[in-house]
Amino acid sequence: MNIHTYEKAWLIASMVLIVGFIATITYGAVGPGIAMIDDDGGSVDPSEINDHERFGDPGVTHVGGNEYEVAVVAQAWSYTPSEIEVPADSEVTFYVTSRDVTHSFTVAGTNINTMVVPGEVSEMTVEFDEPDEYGILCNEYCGESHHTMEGKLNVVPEDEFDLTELSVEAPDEVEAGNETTVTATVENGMQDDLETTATLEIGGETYEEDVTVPGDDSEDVEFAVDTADLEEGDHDWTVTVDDHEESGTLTVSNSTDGGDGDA
Ligand SMILES: [Cu+2]
Repeated sequence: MNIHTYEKAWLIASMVLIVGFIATITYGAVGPGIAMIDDDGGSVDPSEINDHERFGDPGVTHVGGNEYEVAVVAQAWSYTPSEIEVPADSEVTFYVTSRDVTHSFTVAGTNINTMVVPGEVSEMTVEFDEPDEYGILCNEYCGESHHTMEGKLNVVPEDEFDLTELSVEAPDEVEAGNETTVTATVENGMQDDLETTATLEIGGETYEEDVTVPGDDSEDVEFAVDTADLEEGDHDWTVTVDDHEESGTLTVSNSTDGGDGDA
């Protein structure tokens, strides 16, 4: 059979197109890491989320090196946590589950886009190279306020990121002539040791203590405050650890007025 040259050319061209289409669709389906939700990430009983090891206290955890884990709970109509902060140049694995109905966890401008099904844990690992800000939204219709369901993902420069938490316990009042203690608790959420300095400023006095907090642990720093250095009345205090600050007021009361603070 004799096929005309032009007809042959068109036949070949249409074959090339068909192969091209199939290749494009195949790449689109498997290339960018698209997968169905399965039980890879495990399952979790939605009624027991609050007691769950990972989802009871959702948020960012340091795994080691530049690896982090982020646990997120979706519910009508919000995400917990609603603001997520991770450092640039990191590898982040998200674990997302739902407390109630089916939602989605979609980070606009990235290929993070997963359905979030109650009972199932959606897991995905993403690398963030540069600092940036992304919006998180739900694109699975989940009820009347579906459109308000949103969150934020901030990728911050590495040197601005830390998982340190500071809390301070200090008395409201101390009698003149007595000593008192201000306790700063420094929590280190990273796996590496944290070497830092805790500073207490009160009544023009500055107390400094160096502290080393082991990875994934916390350490108490105690400042002994002597009222011999403080006049009667209210004294604002500030405890600082790196970029973290807590403040309050300590009243030094006259020991003869029963210590009710209105010296
Ligand atoms: Cu939703």
